[in-house]
Amino acid sequence: MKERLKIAVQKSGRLQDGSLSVLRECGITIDNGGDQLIASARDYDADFLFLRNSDIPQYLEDGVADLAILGENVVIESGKKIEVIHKLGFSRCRLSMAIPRGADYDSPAWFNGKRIATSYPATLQKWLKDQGIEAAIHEISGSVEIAPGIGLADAICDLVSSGSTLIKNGLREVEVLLESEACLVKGPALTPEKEAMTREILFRIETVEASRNNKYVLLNAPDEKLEIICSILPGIKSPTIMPLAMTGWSSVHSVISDSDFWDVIGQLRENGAEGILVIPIEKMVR
Ligand code: PRT
Repeated sequence: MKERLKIAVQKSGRLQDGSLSVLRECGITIDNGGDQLIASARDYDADFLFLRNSDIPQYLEDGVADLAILGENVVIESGKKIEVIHKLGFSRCRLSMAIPRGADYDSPAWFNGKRIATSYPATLQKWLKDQGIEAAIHEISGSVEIAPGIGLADAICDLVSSGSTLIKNGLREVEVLLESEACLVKGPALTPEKEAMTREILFRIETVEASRNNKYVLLNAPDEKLEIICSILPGIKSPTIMPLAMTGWSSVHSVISDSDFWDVIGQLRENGAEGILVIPIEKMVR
């Protein structure tokens, strides 16, 4: 009998929508969101476990779940034997030190002898040790940013994305301990069959990302400009060139990456390309 992959996803919170949407784009779907604790995928040999983010590393290490989508910050803080196998590019944030806005700050030595509130004691402890700083860590599970205002701590170590929570609470960010984003994570002891299923999911994720990050381009060019235009548009292997009905002109088809899209379009126009069409790619298998 075929094994079923167990994929842990956050039960509710910032990561849930993004996680379900990545899996959906890879053809792994469930009928309803995280209303249940466990749900079977409709079109893949997998079950979804809906769990609290902070519990997932333990379930992965124990083999209750095989794969999960988690913030890198949680993976690092957990210290569990679990492996980040792919960064997914959403839920980006950073774990930072923040202090009252009016305090003078010149270096991490400022934190010597201070009380620091955080939900990330292990990551903070390591950073303090690396910096040679002695400070008292107050572990709290939520609303860390209010700790200095109510006299519980002198500073905080917390996640920041837009920075508006810090501003609202009269704090300013002074050090970044780590940058984080959602990741695909696997447990330490997958069977060969589950390793193969994991490789298949990774392949699907990379295919979806490649299509999202690239565009299909069609243009017309005078034949004498084809060499230069092909050098601007290398494509996956090389561009396709087809003659137009009008003599002396050809149609060139290729793929360009989103990151240098405007630069490439500018160069194409300067070199005589006309009638440039840019089309989104549904799926791209390299
Ligand atoms: O309850 P559970 O165990 O499932 O987890 P949780 O309470 O940690 O979940 P959740 O949904 O709050 O966060 C899930 C993951 O989202 C985190 O582990 C991060 O990887 C990621 N993430 C991305 C964030 C943020 N951005 C974020 N801004 N997690 C929390 N925040 C909080 C931060 O703690 C602070 O209170 O948002 C506030 C700051 O936001 P800005 O935009 O004002 O800077």
